[in-house]
Amino acid sequence: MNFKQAIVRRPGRSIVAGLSLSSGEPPVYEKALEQHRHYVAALTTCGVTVRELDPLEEYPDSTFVEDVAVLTPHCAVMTRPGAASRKNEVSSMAQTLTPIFSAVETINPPGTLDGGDILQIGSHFFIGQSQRTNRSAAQQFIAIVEKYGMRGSTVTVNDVLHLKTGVTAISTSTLVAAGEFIDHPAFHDFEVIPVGRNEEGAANCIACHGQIIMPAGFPETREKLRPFATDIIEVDISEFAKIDGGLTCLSLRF
Ligand code: CIR
Repeated sequence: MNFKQAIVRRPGRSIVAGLSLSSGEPPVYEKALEQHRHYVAALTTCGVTVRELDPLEEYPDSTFVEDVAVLTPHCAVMTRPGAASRKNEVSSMAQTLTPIFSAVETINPPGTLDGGDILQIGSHFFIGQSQRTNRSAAQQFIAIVEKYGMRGSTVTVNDVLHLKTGVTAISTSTLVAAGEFIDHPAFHDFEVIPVGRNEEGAANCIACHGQIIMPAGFPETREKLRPFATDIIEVDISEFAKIDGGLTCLSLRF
């Protein structure tokens, strides 16, 4: 929660062809770019140094940098995204991370894993087993983090794209959760702030130095989160939400 740096990638014009679970309108590129600027500004306001990478036009979903790596205090883990069109996003991010991290680990076939399925709380990693992240990758990931004295466990994801679509941590003891994760046994040791059915998009938040960055347009959840933050910063990410992206997906934080 007290990360100092973030890596983001500006969306390219190809974002209009990003993967989506629904068949609604595609994102509007200019609007996505503007929303991305506001996202970077929100992180900067929280005291985070943001490094912006150039768009990768050949990969429409490459603005969702969270999915291609998991950054831990001891190593970076390069993932193997579950969607075929996203697999080659990894090498470009590996070039960025290799000079920064002394240890860089990899997820190997037949494992597939999207960083959106990794919820890190202290030295524990909850790993969503989802449409994108399989059992082999979860086992590989647990073996990697255990090498560094950290731990991992799996959580089945049924109703949403990624684990963090439906649950994020705003402190080491408090989660914001929607739908299937509100009463989930995996999270019984935590205080869970439930997000109403009409505000499920609000479960994906970023806590940072006492402040909470949340998606705009969820007034009930905003009120519930108010006691947990010195300030709440709302960022409109409607264009990214059209292709199933949330706030956390848009950065790698460390
Ligand atoms: C995808 O389907 O891969 C992208 N359109 C959205 C990825 C969202 N990433 C995330 O939740 N970590």
